[in-house]
Amino acid sequence: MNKHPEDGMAQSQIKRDRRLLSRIFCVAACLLGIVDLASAQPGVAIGVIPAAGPYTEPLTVHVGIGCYSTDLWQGWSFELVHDSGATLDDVVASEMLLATSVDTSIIEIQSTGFSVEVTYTTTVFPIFPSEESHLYEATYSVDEPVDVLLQFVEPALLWPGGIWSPLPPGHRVVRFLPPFLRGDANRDGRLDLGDVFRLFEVVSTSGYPQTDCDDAFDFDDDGEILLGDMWGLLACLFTDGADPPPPYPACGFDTTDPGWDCIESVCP
Ligand SMILES: [Ca+2]
Ligand SMILES: [Ca+2]
Ligand SMILES: [Ca+2]
Repeated sequence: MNKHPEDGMAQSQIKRDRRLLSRIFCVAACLLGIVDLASAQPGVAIGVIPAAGPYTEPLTVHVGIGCYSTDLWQGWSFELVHDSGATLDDVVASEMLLATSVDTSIIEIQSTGFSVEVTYTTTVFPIFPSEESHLYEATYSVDEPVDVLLQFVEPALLWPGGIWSPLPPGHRVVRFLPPFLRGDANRDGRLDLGDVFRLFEVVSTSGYPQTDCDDAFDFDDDGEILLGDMWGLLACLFTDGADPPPPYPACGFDTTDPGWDCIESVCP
């Protein structure tokens, strides 16, 4: 029996709407830097939202799919492996994934990572990696401050009709940060005039430190590195100016947002 013309028009409109939504989501994800466009051929990429945190605590990363394709898909598979310096503590499928019509969901946890294969009974929209929207939460821990490389091995996408096609491999670095001392701009383990000079040098030239421990420069912990940080340090050292927020006077971690990365530190 032939379909009613209006049914066809309605379905076409739904398809157009879904493709428009997909395109909007894709552009938003790209703008947010979730998807690396240069490596995202043929238009879809599996990704991890970049993460950083104190090395003394487990760190959870969000795994999802990003795209700038107008097509939709019906499943995916990949293996996410990590450096030997890290331990994979746990992998949890998101409620968003569990709430949909999943045919197969295999999570095999190995010493080097985990692998999944998922197919849907119905076509689904992209699920971008973010704190609110993702497929899996993977939690890692380490014994020392290191960068951990996460790599997607043989990622593939299942298209309508049962056709699997390979995706770009992709990788992300998860950064486990060392403790630092706020205000110790020259990284010698104490606050003195040398830090004032170092702060002035950085603020008066580039205005952005780009050092191995940018967080130490943000004396007032306001998320910016400006002359005010230098004046604050001067006042703290030589007048009755206020001490900086933690971590001070002992080494520790930044507990407030926004924060800068501290990659290298003299703190134990
Ligand atoms: Ca110092
Ligand atoms: Ca500041
Ligand atoms: Ca901060």
